[in-house]
Amino acid sequence: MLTIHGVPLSVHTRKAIITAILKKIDYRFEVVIPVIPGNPPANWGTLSPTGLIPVMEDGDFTLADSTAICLYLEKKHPASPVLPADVKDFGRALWFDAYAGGTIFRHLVHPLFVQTVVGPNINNVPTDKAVVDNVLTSMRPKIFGYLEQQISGKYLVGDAMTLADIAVSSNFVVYQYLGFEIDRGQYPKLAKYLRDILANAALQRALADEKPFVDQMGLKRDFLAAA
Ligand SMILES: N[C@@H](CCC(=O)N[C@@H](CS)C(=O)NCC(=O)O)C(=O)O
Repeated sequence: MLTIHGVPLSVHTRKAIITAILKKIDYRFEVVIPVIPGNPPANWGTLSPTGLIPVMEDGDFTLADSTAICLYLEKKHPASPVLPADVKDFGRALWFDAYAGGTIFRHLVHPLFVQTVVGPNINNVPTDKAVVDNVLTSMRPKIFGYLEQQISGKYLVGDAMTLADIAVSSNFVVYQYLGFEIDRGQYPKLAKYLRDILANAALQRALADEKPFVDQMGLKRDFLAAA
């Protein structure tokens, strides 16, 4: 059986999990918290050369990157595709996946997560409000404005859920877990798009599975009631 190592609320772990759920692949989930010394398994350095999550094990084959995992699962289990057949849509889905990891996560969600959870709750370092304010005033409008302009229907690309929606929405789940909001007046298309995507059955199942961990960390889940 496929094993996915990661943390239930991790943006990138969730991408692999939702892809497996959408494709009806049986998987086992192993919680590994890389930032807590002593938690990773003894062979963690081999499983994850970067030390990051997620990692997938399929028999003796391993991969340590969420996009690589999703593309591997797509090739191995072509039913319920997460990438479109049309060549331009295919390119656009990969673009949004890259934008989700390289921009939304790296410059918005990751700094907010570090400042509001990892610092104060794990490393005993208080939140630097100036960093949070700077991210919210400089990065957030660029990202939200870009997505607002890109959204024209239920999905980011084509007429079915793709890796683009999985990767982008996964970031917004964590953004909202942290208690940050999407201004519906300013970004109506983005707010509606995310509400609709969060109602997807595969996302609902992934989010239900991570609920105990999210509750334990005292994160917010009330935004899910609207989905
Ligand atoms: N490009 C990698 C990024 C993975 C990544 O940044 N994972 C984060 C969690 S979402 C992580 O492992 N953070 C723990 C750490 O920085 O120690 C992927 O897509 O899998």
